[in-house]
Amino acid sequence: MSTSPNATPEPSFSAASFLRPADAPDRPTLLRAYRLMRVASELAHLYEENKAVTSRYVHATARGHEAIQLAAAFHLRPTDYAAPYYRDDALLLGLGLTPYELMLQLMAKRDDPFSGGRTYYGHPSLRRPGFPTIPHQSSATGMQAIPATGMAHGIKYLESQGILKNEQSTTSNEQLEQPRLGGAANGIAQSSLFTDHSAKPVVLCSIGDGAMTEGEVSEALQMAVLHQLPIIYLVQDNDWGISATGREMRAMDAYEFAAGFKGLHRLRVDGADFGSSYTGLARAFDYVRRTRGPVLVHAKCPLLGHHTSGVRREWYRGDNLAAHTPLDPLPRLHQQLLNLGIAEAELQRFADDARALVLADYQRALAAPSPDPATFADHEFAPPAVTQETGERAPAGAEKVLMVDAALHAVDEILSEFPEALLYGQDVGGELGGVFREAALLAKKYGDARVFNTPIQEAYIVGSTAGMSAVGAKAIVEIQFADYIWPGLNQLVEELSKSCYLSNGQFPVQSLIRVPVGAYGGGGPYHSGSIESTLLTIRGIKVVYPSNAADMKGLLRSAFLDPNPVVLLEHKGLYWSKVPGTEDAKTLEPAAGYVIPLGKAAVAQAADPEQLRRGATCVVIAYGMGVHWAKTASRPFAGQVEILDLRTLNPLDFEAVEAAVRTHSKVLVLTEEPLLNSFAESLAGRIQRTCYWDLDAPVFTLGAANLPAIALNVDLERQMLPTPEKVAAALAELLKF
Ligand SMILES: Cc1ncc(C[n+]2csc(CCOP(=O)(O)OP(=O)(O)O)c2C)c(N)n1
Repeated sequence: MSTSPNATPEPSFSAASFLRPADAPDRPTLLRAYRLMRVASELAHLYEENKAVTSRYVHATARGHEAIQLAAAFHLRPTDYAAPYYRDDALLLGLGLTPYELMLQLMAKRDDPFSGGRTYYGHPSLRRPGFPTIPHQSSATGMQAIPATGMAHGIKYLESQGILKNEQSTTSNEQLEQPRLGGAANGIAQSSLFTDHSAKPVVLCSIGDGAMTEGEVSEALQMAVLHQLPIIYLVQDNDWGISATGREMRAMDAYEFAAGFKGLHRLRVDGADFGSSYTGLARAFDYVRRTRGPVLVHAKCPLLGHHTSGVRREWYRGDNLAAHTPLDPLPRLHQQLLNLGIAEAELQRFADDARALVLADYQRALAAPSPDPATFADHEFAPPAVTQETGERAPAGAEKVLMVDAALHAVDEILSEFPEALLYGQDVGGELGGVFREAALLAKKYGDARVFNTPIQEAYIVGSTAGMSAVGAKAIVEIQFADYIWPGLNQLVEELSKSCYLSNGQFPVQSLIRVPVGAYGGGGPYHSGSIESTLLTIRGIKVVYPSNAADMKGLLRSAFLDPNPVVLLEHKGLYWSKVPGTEDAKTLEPAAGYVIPLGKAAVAQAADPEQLRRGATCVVIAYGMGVHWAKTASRPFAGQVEILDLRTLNPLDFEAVEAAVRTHSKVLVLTEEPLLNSFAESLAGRIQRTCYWDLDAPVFTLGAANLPAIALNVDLERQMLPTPEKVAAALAELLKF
């Protein structure tokens, strides 16, 4: 085994851990690296020379990091998954993407293969034969660790069930790259590393030393060691954040930090030396492919470029740039190749070819078309799987079912039907099956690999589903109480919600997030909150809110089948129909396979046609518990009150809302949330605008008092929430108009 003098041996890597020795790069691999390093450096050079044009949109380059990035790319196979960091353009070149393709993204052009001009340079999303899969990831530093770990988690799960697809592909990106780079790779031979076809897929998560200090990274590492997941965390440590130095940001480097995660193998490499990087990563990939456990590779790199085109090095680097310059990986590799007997003239040819390629690609990219502005709204969502209500809602002989059990049965049927489905969250596994017993006995029935408890990590619970989805696992996850979704909200916003849109439709995230919500008599603060208005400000997710058992069953299944992220709000006060006035939440149980399309409201209570003819009716627009408050409240107004149950809040069935408002001309929008700046207020404003000429009264709204929490004492709780009595008072006033 040959090692670079710059590589520090990793103590936890014993020789016995490896069945075969790691490879050092052979001569063709060194030449290939040199050629691509030249291309990467020419790219950065060209961006600087033409910064008036190329900095129209912000970008960062790999300058200084090329050796470690190319080494990583050379070990990735088409069956692998990668989460590159935002300055990983050399890694993308190493995978076989062309400068032209990268520049299409730089200039936000229509044919940018990653996002169609929607997101920044160096933010790839790629599903292409012969390449590793690269799901969308956000620009939020460190947040990629959770979705990437979710990918490894999904792979491990699918492997455990024997249903992982494409495990045995034999085509390497290296084989496919040569024609793509127009013969520049002439004479480059196959690396022996690509001949082991029985190897399993690996996830590469690339990250910076600054990003490693984000809290969510710890959640990812915890899960990676707990479940021994097949992932490499590649930390490119240049000792800078933007302008903050390592000394200001951390008390230990990422390698030292990782020592606290038992079972995380660690490796230091000299990230500026291609040989050290290549050899180290060979060992890391080999370890993960064989053991299916995680590795952290700490690669020290110089930072030679700017932080980004927008934050220029001359503003903050001072003498530091001079200290980093001698570590430049390009002259280093150049010298190593000379030492190997490669002629200067040959190396110069590589440099000339790289320059010519980059210049030609730049001209082509400049001339490439821009996106059609008319396409700006494409790919908010992937098309839904369910567009019609199908199956039997009330089959002959059906028994009544509680809402909590309707959800349980729906999940049970999904798990039995879809081997790629799995369920996890806090306390949903094992004996308990959820703090509401909403997943009771599922772990027993389907095993701990499919139904399991997570640590108390809401960010992981939510964000991992993006990774699961990318590898073809279908996660149903639970947040224990709506009040605790906030640590998971970052992942929902940054990673899940934007993925479909920013990847130009390539990576919708299939994710079903169950969230028990609402007050039900003394649950107190932190266990009674409503969150829909916050969720509804997030575009790119769907929000479903059933009010009864039959809807729960039909909507839950549709939400699972939907290729987009869906948050399912489940009111705890309706789970058991124990709260007075919620008896109707218990319904006949629909048959297995029953589905209700998301975005379709339903009339929960019709008005009497005779009252309607006399103009004596109104409509209550409600959802969740509001439907039941409205039913109780409307008793004194026999036949005068229609109740429209929205069932899905996004997409909203505004057609049904408008139709109901036009029919009755008087409307109350009812919510359990504090009213101020709520979804209900927004909906009322929309109705006012579109139905103005049909209204016989101002649009009424009723919600909770504008307070930060639900108080524990039941009398205080009743005082702040809507009640049937308060709804009845509003109806009486409305009907008087
Ligand atoms: C969550 C988040 N906070 C802040 C930023 C702004 N930001 C962009 S890059 C960066 C520094 C990242 O440092 P590091 O991870 O060390 O990567 P490097 O730039 O050194 O390669 C920051 C703070 C961001 N993108 N995301």
